[in-house]
Amino acid sequence: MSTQRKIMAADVLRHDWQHHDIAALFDLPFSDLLFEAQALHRQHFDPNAVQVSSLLSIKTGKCPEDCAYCPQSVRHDSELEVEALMPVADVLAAAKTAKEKGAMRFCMGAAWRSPKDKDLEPLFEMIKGVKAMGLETCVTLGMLKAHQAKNLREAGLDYYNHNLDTSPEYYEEIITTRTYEDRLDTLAHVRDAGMQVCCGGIVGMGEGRDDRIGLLQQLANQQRHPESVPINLLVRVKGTPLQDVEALDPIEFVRTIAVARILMPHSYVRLSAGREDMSDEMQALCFLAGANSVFYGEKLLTTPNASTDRDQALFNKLGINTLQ
Ligand code: SAM
Ligand code: DTB
Ligand code: SF4
Repeated sequence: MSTQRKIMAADVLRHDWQHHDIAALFDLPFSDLLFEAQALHRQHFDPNAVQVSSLLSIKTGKCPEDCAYCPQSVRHDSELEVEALMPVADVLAAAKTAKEKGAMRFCMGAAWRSPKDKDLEPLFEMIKGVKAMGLETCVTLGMLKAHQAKNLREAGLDYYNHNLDTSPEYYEEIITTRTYEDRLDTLAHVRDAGMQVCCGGIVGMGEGRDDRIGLLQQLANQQRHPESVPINLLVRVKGTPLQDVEALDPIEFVRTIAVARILMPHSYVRLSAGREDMSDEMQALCFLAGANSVFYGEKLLTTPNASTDRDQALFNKLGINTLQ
């Protein structure tokens, strides 16, 4: 099948992508890949509109999992300031500030392997309070059981973020304390509960292109594509096992965004962690490649994000409007 035909097929939302199909997209000349991604992007989205989500770490550090990239793992010595679950009022105050600064969605993250039922009670209050401000709600709390996903949905939760992180093959190099299957199970509970799925991964962890292909293949072959697909560029945090991993070539990163756009043409593809170190030109290429969402605000969960002043200046220069 010609590349053009494959892309047309993607437009009817394929869920049967083969590794070699995706490899062929990655192999396209850069300009051809960007053109195809941008053309498809324009069929489904306003090319000058970007969705913005703000993040807050509501429970920081001391996580029992061993994710090699994460400063919040208890197994890494990352000089992190540990913080117990924040009081509901403080979370709502942060959400109010995020709303005033122009965020559309507020995403609350907790460094848990999986929450206990009683951990979720204050979360229900947070979700209700954030929603009452007119913000969309998202949380990322680790693995969920089916009834927990239903309870979160009943509290009004719009999105649950749970990433696959990398390919099934590279996964064991990165995390040993929970399986790929565990992650897929949580995603199924989130879907069954009727919530929207935010699911993506991290690149720049020393994986090969085959792993980037494998990650995107897993995402795009879900029964329904995740509505939101965060593509994180690893933030190399001192004290984590990945602190010295070789940086990913920026052009390869842009290719990854473009391929994600082509495979999941109706999804918001988020240019996620790692923007602080990206030039304006690299971010502009990512938007051209079909990224249409960012994390907005001075901080991600525990590491700095691009400043809001810099983002506003960049959006102005590029003629980008943020969605409200
Ligand atoms: N503990 C929960 C979990 O793992 O599902 C929720 C919080 S966890 C920090 C959310 C996501 O942040 C991870 O799945 C990972 O994709 C991303 N992340 C964590 N550390 C990162 C880093 N140093 N660079 C890029 N992304 C990172
Ligand atoms: C996602 O995919 N990236 C965000 C959000 N979902 C929760 C988290 C990025 C974390 C980067 C490292 C940190 O700040 O701790
Ligand atoms: Fe814990 Fe989530 Fe960090 Fe893994 S990514 S160590 S589960 S907080």
